[in-house]
Amino acid sequence: MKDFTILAHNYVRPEVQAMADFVGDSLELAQKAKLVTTEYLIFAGVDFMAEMAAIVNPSKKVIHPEPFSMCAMASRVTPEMILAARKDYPKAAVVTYVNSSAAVKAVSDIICTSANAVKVVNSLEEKQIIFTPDRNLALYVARNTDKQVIPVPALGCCPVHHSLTVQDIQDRLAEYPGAEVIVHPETIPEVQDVANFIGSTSAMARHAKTTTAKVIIVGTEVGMLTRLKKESPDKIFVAASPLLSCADMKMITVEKIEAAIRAKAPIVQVDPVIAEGARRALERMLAVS
Ligand code: CIZ
Ligand code: SF4
Repeated sequence: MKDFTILAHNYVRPEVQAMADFVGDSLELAQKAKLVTTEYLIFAGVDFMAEMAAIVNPSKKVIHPEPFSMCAMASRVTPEMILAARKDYPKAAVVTYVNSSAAVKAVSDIICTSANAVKVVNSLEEKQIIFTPDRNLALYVARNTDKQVIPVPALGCCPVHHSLTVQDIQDRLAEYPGAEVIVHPETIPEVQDVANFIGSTSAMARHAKTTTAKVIIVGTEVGMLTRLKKESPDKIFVAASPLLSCADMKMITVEKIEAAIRAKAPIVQVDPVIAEGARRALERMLAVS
């Protein structure tokens, strides 16, 4: 009997998505990870996601087939930066996007995803919010709340989503006149301004099933097109830019997964104290959702 379950993120290579037991965004994958019953869980995604799986299901061994697959946005923030921001804004709550290390989550008050960021921020008593690590998601939240949102670090971003320009969108619209534009809140505000729909990848997947648009320009990592095409085969999906490819996600290959299954390694280790702190902040989010 199979003693492993493969969970894959929406952004990994199509052939990796095809071999997975489940494909989803980081929240969907964390929820699935909790329910895994096999001894091993193979995580096809970047480091912080594998770490989250290990945190939510400590009874299982989580294998990350390529430990160098690290989220460039998550790597830019450290617990020290958050502790310094807390000194600068002693009355603020710290809301941390799920794209962050367990060590950063552990010094946060609450976690959020791109799907629930506004709801999480509005659920807090504090009027000031330190938001880490994505300034674009922070700005999106700021536009949808009365609270003061302070991005930490000031210039934190996902290099993939941040690279998308309004010109890219205009170029695609010139090729596909009348197409609908859907973008992730990790894109810059100017891009969000020209979109018909802004949402997380799971929200995009739901939206694509119900919209009347036939052609959809997709402003998120290109791996998402695999899932969208599979779930909504009647629609045409166009990448907003060919540059929207996350090199770290693409480091996860079929060969590395097969080698990791044979070796039953490398297993993700999280310091128990950090894991406990991160779990507390995560559970606070789940109580809000
Ligand atoms: O940009 C990412 O890595 C996203 C959107 C991850 C996720 O699934 O939340
Ligand atoms: Fe990180 Fe951006 Fe890659 Fe997502 S797409 S894993 S946020 S670098």
